Formats: sequence, C-alpha cells, structure tokens
Amino acid sequence: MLIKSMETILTCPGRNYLIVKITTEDGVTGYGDATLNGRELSVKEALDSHLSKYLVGMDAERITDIWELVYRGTYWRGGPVLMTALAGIDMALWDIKGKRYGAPLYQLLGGRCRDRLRAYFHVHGHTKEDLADRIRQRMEDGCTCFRYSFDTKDSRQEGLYFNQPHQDISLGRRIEVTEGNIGKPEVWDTEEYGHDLIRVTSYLRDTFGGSIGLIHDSHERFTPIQAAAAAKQLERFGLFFLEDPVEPVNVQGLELIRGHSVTPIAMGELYNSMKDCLIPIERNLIDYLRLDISHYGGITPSMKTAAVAENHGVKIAFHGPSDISPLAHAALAHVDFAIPNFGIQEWVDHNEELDQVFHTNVRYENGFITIRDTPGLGVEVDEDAAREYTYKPKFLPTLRDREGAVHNW
Ligand code: GCO
Ligand code: MG
Repeated sequence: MLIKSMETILTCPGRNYLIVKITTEDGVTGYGDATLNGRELSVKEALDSHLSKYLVGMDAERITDIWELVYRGTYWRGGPVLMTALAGIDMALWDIKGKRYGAPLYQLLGGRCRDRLRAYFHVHGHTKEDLADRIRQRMEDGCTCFRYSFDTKDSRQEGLYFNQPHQDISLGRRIEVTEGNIGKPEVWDTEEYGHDLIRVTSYLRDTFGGSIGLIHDSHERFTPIQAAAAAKQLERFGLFFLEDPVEPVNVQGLELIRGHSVTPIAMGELYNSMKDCLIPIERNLIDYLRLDISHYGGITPSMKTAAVAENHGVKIAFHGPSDISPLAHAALAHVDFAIPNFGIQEWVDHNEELDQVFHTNVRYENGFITIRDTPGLGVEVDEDAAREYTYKPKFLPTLRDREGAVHNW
C-alpha cells in the first residue's frame, strides 16, 4: 500500500482545524488531526513543504517505521509544531490501516477493555451560584463530572477577563483574540484567584455533596508553594483531580505538592514526548496523564506511554478540548477503549458546522462516550464543506499581573 499523496486541509467550522489526508496508490484514504491552536499555519507549512516529501512512495502499512523516519530520521525532532504534524500523519496512517483490514481502530490496538468512557465537560460561572446552576443544567444530560472555572472579582469589574476566556463558549460571550485586539492583555491576580478557588470549591461541595466529580485546571498559574497550599486546602473537598498546578517541567514543584497533600494531580497537555513525562510517572508525582494525542505525535507514542503509566498506577485522561478536531477525539477514544488504565475523558459539544465537516461515529450520550464499529477512526470528512469554512486567523490570549508583567494563563 504505497503512499501516493499527502495533503492538508485547513478549515474553520467554528474553530480552526488542520486535517491531514493521506491517499494510497490503491485508493484508500486516511485522515488525521494536526491542529495546534493559534499555530495552524506553522504546522501546515511543516507538513506541506517538508514532511510530505518523505512520505510519498513509502508503505502506508509501516506506521512505526514511518513514525521513526519522520521523528528521528529527519534530524529535527520534538516541540509542539513538529509533533503535531507527526500526529496528523500517524492518525491518518492508523485510519488507513483500519480501513484496509475493515476493523475499528480499537480492535487493532488490542480490543475493548470497556464498554463506554466516562466523560467530563467544562462549566464556567460568573459567580458560584451561577456556576452551580450551569452544573445542574449539564447534569440533566447525564454528566457526572465537571471541570469548573469562575470569574475572579477583578475580572467582573473590568468586564473583560474570564478564567480562560477563549474556551468559555457556554457564556455566549467568548472573547476571541483576533488581529485587532492581539496586544490587549487580561489582568490576573493569583492571590485573589487562590482564595476564590477554595471558596467556590467549598460551595460546590456543600451544594452537591459527594455526588459529582470536580476537576479544576490551574493552568500553571501557581508558584510551587502556592500550588502546594492550594492542593492541601482542596484536599477536604475530594477533587477528582487538580490539573497543571505548576509548569509541566517542574519536577521539584510536583514533589513539593506531593509532600503536602493527597489531592490527585493531573498533567500532560504540554508534553510532546515520553522524555517529558517519564520522571513524573516513575516517581508517582502525577495520578492522571493528560497527553494531547495531537501534540504528542499521535496514537503510536500514546499507546507506548500509556503502557509505561499503567505500570506505575497512573491513569490516562487525554486532553480533549474544542481546539482539537473530532478526528483527534476519535483517535483518543479508540485508545481509551483499548487501554486498561483509562481514567476519564474531557469532551466537548458539537455545533452544526462541525458536524457538517466531520461525520463522527464517536458519540457522547448520558455522561458516557460510545463508539460504533466502523473501520479506522470512524470519522468521515466532508471535504467540500471543510473548504467552505475558510481559515480565520485567531490568536491565543495573553495575561499580565497587576504590575503589568506577563503571567502564565
Ligand atoms: C484543557 C486545556 C485547554 C487549553 C487549550 C489551549 O485542559 O482543556 O487547558 O483548554 O487551554 O487547549 O489551546
Ligand atoms: Mg488543561
């Protein structure tokens, strides 16, 4: 099954997505996701001008061999741009393999370890009461676990800052950073946020008791000692996990947190290779590994890393936000089904445009994700629809503290 061509399709059905399409000489087509939020064109260029040249003429069945060739064989390796490009190739090749053998991907990865996947969604509120209302609404569709965020006092005054503004679609007031407002930072105060976090979490536990899972993403905004203090204070509220309390490479920071609390810790969306996460896994500094299948080189390295994590009692909770496409959500769901150490899956709602472009067989219903038995990833791409939704430049937001210095967001 020799590779005849590799193309990219950039589309914007609500958000920008970069699709990799590989076609074999005997006419089998595979699709993969190569979306890197706010850096879509860099990945596209890496694929179109450089990596595609290595692929044409290679045997599409030799996925690991192609992965190695692109990763180390071409010398420059690692980093989010190249690993996202490689992920798109890897997913498309697995899609081809599934179609070639007429099997859903999870079958090729060892078969089902479970019947369905527990999912969690993002919920944001202006106030703690508003947050509780939105959780109640979401509970109506069967969801049992929530990643909660809230406005800080300052943000309400300024009417600008949300706790992670770009993703708060639920508010209907999503602030998009476009070329016109790119330099406009949002104001951040970690102390205020730390206090609010405890206050809001306590309110949610009082309101809902132990019946729901609570996840909070600190998005690396704490210093290690602030993170340790937060994890310690949050302990009594029994979080499902606290995500990214410190920067991903800060092993000593993770050790400090571990030394002070048993709040479960999750980390991983910024890791690009096994070398980034080996120490946290082996030293039991994290409980959930949040790899982003699209930024980690795809299915092939994710399976290997999941096996290492399994040996250390670390569960997999793949990063699954709206800035990766349904192709990536399908790829990670196949892996989730096939590994013994699945933890939980972050999930998103689909809008109409998204469903027009991606016809997926991986579905959310009543709190769980299920998958239908169709060959490969199980996502058909409507290329005509994709081409109609043309790319719209968008940028990641930036944050500054009260003194005007840049801050992690
Ligand atoms: C999450 C993440 C995302 C990131 C986003 C950046 O846990 O879902 O933190 O929402 O902020 O993917 O592009
Ligand atoms: Mg996160």
